[in-house]
Amino acid sequence: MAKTIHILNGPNLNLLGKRQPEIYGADTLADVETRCATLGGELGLETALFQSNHEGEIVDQIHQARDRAAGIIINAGAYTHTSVAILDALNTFEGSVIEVHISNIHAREAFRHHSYMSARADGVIVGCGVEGYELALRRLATLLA
Ligand code: CA2
Repeated sequence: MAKTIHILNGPNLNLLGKRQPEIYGADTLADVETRCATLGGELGLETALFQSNHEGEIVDQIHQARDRAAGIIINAGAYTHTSVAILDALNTFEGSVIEVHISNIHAREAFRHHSYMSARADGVIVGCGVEGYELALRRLATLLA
């Protein structure tokens, strides 16, 4: 049976492709979902993409991943820089975790330079646009092989 990867997205990422294309590009979250599903098929991985603007819902989705997923790709949006709750939830997940940021958070404002997620992540991909999600999927395929 194919291993499942949960792709978790935080606040405002529902607006991907609809605002600020100079920072986040022209692809929508639905495009990301399609691209990951296609690549996942090639890699023998099933993908399920979620997005929420609410911190507790992201925590709930990580708890669900504990039973259902072999790996997590997480772009927690602005919660990346603030959320001990999401870090604590990730620390309860026993599979592999890759953190993704579409923009290069290190080339932006100082408050974006620190990530609570990185303390748990097995890998971090930043500044590669939405292609970062596909790079993360490839890395998970390697880690889970
Ligand atoms: O670069 C990333 O992927 C971020 O996680 C995106 C977050 C930001 O707070 C992080 O510092 C870096 C913001 C997501 C907002 O997404 C939008 C997408 C399109 C239009 C408006 C917002």
